[in-house]
Amino acid sequence: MKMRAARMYGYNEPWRLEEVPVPDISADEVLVKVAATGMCRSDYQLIHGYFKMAAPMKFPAIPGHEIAGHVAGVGSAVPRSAGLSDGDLVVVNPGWGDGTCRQCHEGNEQLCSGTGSWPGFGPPGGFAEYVAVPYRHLITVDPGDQKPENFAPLTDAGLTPYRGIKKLAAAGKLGPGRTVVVAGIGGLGSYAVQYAKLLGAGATVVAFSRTDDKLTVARENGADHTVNTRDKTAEQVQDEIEAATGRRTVDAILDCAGAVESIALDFSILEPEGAVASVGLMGTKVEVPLNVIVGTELSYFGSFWGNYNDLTEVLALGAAGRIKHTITTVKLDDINENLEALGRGDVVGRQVVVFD
Ligand code: FEH
Ligand code: ZN
Repeated sequence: MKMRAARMYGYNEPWRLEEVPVPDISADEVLVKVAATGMCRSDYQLIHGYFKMAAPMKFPAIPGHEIAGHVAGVGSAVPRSAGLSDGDLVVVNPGWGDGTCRQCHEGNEQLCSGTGSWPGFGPPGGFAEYVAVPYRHLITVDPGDQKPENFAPLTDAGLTPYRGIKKLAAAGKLGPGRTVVVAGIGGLGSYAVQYAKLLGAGATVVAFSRTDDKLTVARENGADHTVNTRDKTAEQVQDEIEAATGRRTVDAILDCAGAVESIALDFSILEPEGAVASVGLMGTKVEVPLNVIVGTELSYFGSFWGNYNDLTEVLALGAAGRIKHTITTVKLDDINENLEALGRGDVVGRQVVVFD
């Protein structure tokens, strides 16, 4: 049997839309008929070689790492306890650890320091009508009244900021009288402001973006205040924060952009003992004055994607209708145009490829 797929043949080349064989599954795999796959800025960066070192690709490759679909075949060795049957709605948990290292044993398979991988960054991903997935990495979803396209982005855009906000909460940086900033309101940030409200224990939530349309989404999703940071100095940004909150500093920042400038801005507006959690990956380095970090005891958390348990929490919120989505559904045929739009930063919310 054949399927449609978007395949990458090399860096800096458009993806090719092709008819390729539906994958055979091995005994411990499940065949998933893909219903929806989210488009991430990482997909655009993948084309341009940003992940060449971390995840070298063998071509042709099928990208796509935010996958939801229906079970279409179950391998002979998949245990009954996995609870996977034909037709079930499933999402793909993207951290495919090898199960042997300390990170995997702690449950953080997305950080596997052995031979782990992520679908769409090596193993074939979801920009295809079918994908083969080791059964351990599937989670069944009771959809409630939600469509598959509302679950696909929860596996990264909805998961990554959730873990980041949890880190800030666990570090004691949120709560009443405190201010938390979500910097960058793209696919991740539009979910992040919601988690800042849900898990912030009363913290005031401020969204930063360089685009007014994205700040509108942030307000619709619960941000108390917004600041358009385009062409503004840290002082000017602080003037706006002071007008909104009565203080010139903030206590916690979830940086969903990850540009050198946004992280530098973050560190210049933090209260002593404040913290930044970085989830965005636009730049390649962090430039912060050391005396500020040491002298005011700031904390910096890297936070990467999310683990199985983080994802089950996000899916439960999603299935209960407690997460708002800003989604545009698109066709696989238009994937190259939509990748370009992602690269330009023109996309508000998440684009999700849907399959019939
Ligand atoms: C995936 C793989 C490598 C780097 C970044 C990503 C993100 O899309 C996950 O948040
Ligand atoms: Zn991603």
